[in-house]
Amino acid sequence: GNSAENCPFPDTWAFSQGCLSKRQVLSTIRQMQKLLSTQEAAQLQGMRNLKKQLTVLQNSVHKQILPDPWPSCPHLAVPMNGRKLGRKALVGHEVHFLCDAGFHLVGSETRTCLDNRTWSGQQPFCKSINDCASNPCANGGTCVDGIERYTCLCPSGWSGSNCQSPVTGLDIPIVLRSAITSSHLHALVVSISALLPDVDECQLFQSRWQTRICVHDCVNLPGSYRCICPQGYLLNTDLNTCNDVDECTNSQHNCSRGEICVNVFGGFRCVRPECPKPRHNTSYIKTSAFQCERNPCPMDSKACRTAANSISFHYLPLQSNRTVPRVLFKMSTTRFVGDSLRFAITGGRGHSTFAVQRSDRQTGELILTSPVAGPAVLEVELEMSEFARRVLLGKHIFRVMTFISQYEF
Ligand SMILES: [Ca+2]
Ligand SMILES: [Ca+2]
Repeated sequence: GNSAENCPFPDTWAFSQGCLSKRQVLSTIRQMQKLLSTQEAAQLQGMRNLKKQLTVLQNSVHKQILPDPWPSCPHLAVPMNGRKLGRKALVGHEVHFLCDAGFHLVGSETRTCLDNRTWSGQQPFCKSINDCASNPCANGGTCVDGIERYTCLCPSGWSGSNCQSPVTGLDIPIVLRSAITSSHLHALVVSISALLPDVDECQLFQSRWQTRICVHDCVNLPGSYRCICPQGYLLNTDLNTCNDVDECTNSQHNCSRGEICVNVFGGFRCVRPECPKPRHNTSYIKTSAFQCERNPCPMDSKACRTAANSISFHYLPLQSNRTVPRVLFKMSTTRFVGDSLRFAITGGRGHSTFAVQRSDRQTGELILTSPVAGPAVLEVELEMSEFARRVLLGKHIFRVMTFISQYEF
């Protein structure tokens, strides 16, 4: 209320404090303005301070580490060629590892997230299983390990997943064996070999009986091969088979005087056929190198009548394991005067492998009945008896000695 009527003086304003002059009013206004400015400045400063404090508070709130409600371990990688079971990496959880087929796990199968937020155990990896561990490649093949498989690198001449088969394209001897002679065989194998880098023909063909290129043994040569024969044999001109050396005819034997050289397969034997000693009025005389005849003796003596009229010696060379039955020897007489002949085995070592049979009226045969593996010597004594009206006219003894060689050739 600035009503002038309430104040008795001109140029005066009534206030709650009373009537004030114009000068006093102006002075009061200036003081109030000053006060407001001061308050405004103070408030502004206060606001700025408050803003600053809010910023500091805000920053401190941002920076403050709050306690982790879900403590966990670092991420674990999945192993190559394997799998990881379990996705959670929280403290107390487990993760399991597996490998794909063909691999095995090296390291920890299970890892646990520990309280210190690290994993237990070691990081596993999957290692390929060695498929070559069983040495599956035959014939010198090289094994290359793969995943759940292996590959054999075969040496020349072998094929198949395990190098178990000879190369079929070269398997010619078995196909042609029946159609070609052994001298052709050598030429054929050498000409096949000439088309290829050196082939070990011996390994390729000799190892199996059906495709053998050498009757005895084989030596590989660059671009070729050579058959070799054991001692006592010479390589035949067919370059495949072995021929026995006849030591007796070319004087390569060392038989002493009085001995007879008998050629056998792979060697020779020195024999000394001897007539029986005189006994009970009977005696023998040598009529040839292999034959003894009984001297005349009194026929009223039983010893004389039962003694053989002749004893002959026979030496037979034979290879090992010959097929049976096999006729080894035939006996007959040129001076047959009776009406029947009887043949029998009367002794000798190993005579169970022999049998005797009549082949015609005047001839008997000694037969080998089971195969014999050499080296061996078999002896058998045969008797041929001549009868007339069932009366014994005479006996002839055949002593047969069979020399069986070590080899089948
Ligand atoms: Ca060769
Ligand atoms: Ca010989």
